[in-house]
Amino acid sequence: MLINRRQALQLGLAAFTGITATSLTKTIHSNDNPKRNFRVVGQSPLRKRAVARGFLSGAAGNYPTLSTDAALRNLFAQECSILVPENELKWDTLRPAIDKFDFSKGDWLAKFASTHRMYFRGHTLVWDQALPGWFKEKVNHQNAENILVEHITTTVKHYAGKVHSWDVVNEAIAIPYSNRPDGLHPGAWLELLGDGYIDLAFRTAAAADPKAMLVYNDRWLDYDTPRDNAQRAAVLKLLERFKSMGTPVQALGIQAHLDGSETRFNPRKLRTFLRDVASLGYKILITELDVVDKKLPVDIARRDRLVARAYEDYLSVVLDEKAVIAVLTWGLSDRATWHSNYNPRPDRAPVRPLPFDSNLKRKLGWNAMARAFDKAPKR
Ligand code: 9MR
Repeated sequence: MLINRRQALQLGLAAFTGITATSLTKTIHSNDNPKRNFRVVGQSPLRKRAVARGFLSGAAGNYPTLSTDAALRNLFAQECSILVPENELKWDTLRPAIDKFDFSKGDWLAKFASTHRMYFRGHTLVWDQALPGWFKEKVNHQNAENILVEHITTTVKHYAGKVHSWDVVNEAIAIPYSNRPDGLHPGAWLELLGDGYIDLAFRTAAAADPKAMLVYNDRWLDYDTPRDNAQRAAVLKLLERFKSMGTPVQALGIQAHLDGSETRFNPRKLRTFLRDVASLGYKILITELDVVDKKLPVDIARRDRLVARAYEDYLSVVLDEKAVIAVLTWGLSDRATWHSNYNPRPDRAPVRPLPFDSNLKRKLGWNAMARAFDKAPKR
């Protein structure tokens, strides 16, 4: 990456400037820089900027908001070249009963995507959360494998030819909750099927749609914290294991739920991780980007600046890696974001984690994304 020290400092990329870890922490702590420049050239939407650099830009959208909100729909059409259903392809939505599939909301979103020339992502076939109420009672050691294979086959075939990529397995590694050397999350699938469930899921998905890109998606890969460092190491090992076992996985999905108040951001470590993943032959997608503002000052100008800083610092490092082929935020506007329920602010002020505000106006975070996109090396 050809940047000089001053540019690196503006980006917060202290690792490129020879600044030590301790001073990095201090720098970023006191780093609400009111003078930081988030200027953007031109008005074109993220979708166009990304395409110009050879990657896709998009967001998660959900049926309740998109089906009822025309202005939000227009914004998605303008800004996104790829759409992912936030919840509609999860087990608890798709499978009202063990013997019943309901694709209606997913189909609505797939049609919305194709009408506006957006690629469509699938999320997610295997996850320990978002399981239906009947799951615990009806799924056991005897029938688990059949039910998993049936679920993946039916769902992936239903969308075959319409899907850019599938998050086949989501959040299989959870360092804080695991007492295994491989860091696997002690959830339902591991308990029912042992660690072979991951390989089985990918092989089943590949057989059902040989053309879709199959993605392993995970979280906590972003910061220089003991948890994230261990998570990156465990994910890398898993990706190596896929290679040695011939498991059909083509890409890593990095969720990137960032924290605007986290100071332990280490561009060098993140960059190295991305290079290591790419060297194994994987593509990379940023699948769920947003910035939690829970602990940031309530003042909107300061808050938005700190959120924007997180977006630009992160994306500048990530997009330097040419294996990164897509960036999706988890939602597009503060009008509809999971953080309102999951990470409310203690002062009850509305949260502002996304690039558009609740009136669908561009925020500094949008500028930050546009700047990082424009600077990205062309794929
Ligand atoms: O944003 C999603 C929220 O609306 C759902 O209630 C929740 C449970 O299904 O999932 C949220 O999305 C998660 C995603 O599927 C996987 N990574 C973490 C996301 C935020 O929790």
